[in-house]
Formats: sequence, structure tokens, C-alpha cells
Amino acid sequence: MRASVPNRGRFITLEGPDGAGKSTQAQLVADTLRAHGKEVVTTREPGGTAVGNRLRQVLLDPQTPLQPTTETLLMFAARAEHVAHVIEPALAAGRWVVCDRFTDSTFAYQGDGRGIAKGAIETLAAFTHAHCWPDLTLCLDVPPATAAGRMQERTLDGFEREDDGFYRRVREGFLKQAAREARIVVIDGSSALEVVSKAVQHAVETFIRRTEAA
Ligand code: T5A
Repeated sequence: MRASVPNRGRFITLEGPDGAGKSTQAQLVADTLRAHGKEVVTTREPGGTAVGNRLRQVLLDPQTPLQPTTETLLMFAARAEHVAHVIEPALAAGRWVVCDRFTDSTFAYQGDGRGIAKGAIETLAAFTHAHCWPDLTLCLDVPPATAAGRMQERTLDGFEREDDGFYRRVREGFLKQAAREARIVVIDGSSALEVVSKAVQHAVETFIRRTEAA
């Protein structure tokens, strides 16, 4: 249904472990799309709406650790608002949406990281956004040590205080997800910034060409 609706925009997500460089590259993706004449909306998860941002504060607060089930449900509650009020209206209006994280993060963090069953996440995803899946996902892959080095200077949120084992499972989770889904392009995020940016730009331009040829 997504791509066959005339003039519908396209949905691009950036994924990967904390500190992989997603926010840095999201800007480049948006700039590349604008250079190709696309109208672009940039957003992120958890967040993107007033309610989503309030839930983000709860989810990332290191003082209030949540049960994995609660965490999963709150991610999807924020996502339901985000899809209904930001993502779907933008796509329907022909805009391209660039989103820093989406449901692949829930599979990796709450699924592989916290042990929530994949089937439960699939059910929640179908309930929340059955007809709204990314058309292209750029997954920046970095080893936990590289990511940790990049985050040394900042105050860490609840997720960023998890141990190496958690981050290894999250990274593996993203790679497993990429092996299952053709829309996911894995990019080595541990290279120098210019190298990563070049790979991201290439992936986006290839996608634009494919879309225009369809
Ligand atoms: N979460 C989210 C879930 O558990 N489940 C979910 O369903 C969802 C949606 C969000 C947290 O929520 C979790 C995952 C997250 O832990 P957040 O603060 O938004 O919290 O965290 P992130 O999305 O991970 O954002 P980060 O800022 O931590 O990481 P980014 O965006 O990947 O990295 P970025 O671009 O900010 O770069 C980090 C630093 O590295 C440098 C940058 O300049 C910056 O200083 N950098 C590089 N340095 C060297 N070489 C490169 N190639 C570099 N690229 C960037």
C-alpha cells in the first residue's frame, strides 16, 4: 500500500547502537534529499510529539529504571502518537520523513537487549503501525568500545549506562534484523566521518534513483 499510493512520500530511518553517529548522519540524509528536490521532515524516537517527548523523559531517566515490559509499551505508546500525528500526515502530504530510530530499535534494545519476545514486539508493531514501515533503513554498525569512546564527554541516560553485554546483544540484534529485512542497509559506522558520510549519501542516492525509476 505504501509505495503504490501516488505522490506519497518515503520513510527513511537511521538505526544502530548509541553513539553510532545516527543524529550526525540524519542531517546529511535530509540535506541530500532536499538537494534532490524533496520536502523533508526530520524527527526522532522516542519523541517527535508533545506526548512522545514526555514519555522520552520517563524512558531515558536513569533515576527511574523500568520493567522491560513497561519500557516496551511506553516505546510503542510514544510511537503511536508519532505515527498518527507526524509520520503518516507527512507521508500522505508527499513529504519524505527522516527518523532517528523506529521499531528496529525496539527489536534490538527491548528484544535482544532486554529479552522481550520477538513475537510480542511484532504484535505491538502490527497494532501500532501495521501500514507504516520504513522504505529504507540505514543501520550504522559500531563495536561497543567505539560507541563508548564517542560518548565519554556526555552525561549518560539510562540506556547509555548499560553494560557491554547489553550493547553486544543490541548490536547483534540490529545485524540479525538487517539479515531479515531487505530494506535495511548496514553501513560501517566506525570509519572516519567522511567515509561514513560518503556511504550514507551513496545509499540515499541509490534509493532515490530506484524510487524515481519505479
Ligand atoms: N531506544 C529507542 C530503545 O531502547 N527502544 C526504542 O524503540 C527506541 C526508539 C534514545 C535511547 O532510546 C533507546 C535507544 C537509545 O538508548 P538518544 O539519546 O536519542 O536515546 O540516543 P541515540 O539515538 O543513540 O543518540 P546518540 O546521540 O547517543 O547517538 P547517535 O545519534 O548515533 O550519535 P551522534 O551522531 O550523536 O554521534 C555521537 C558522537 O560521535 C561523533 C559525533 O560528533 C558525536 O560527538 N561521531 C563520530 N566520531 C568519529 N567518527 C564518526 N564516524 C562519527 N560519527 C559521529
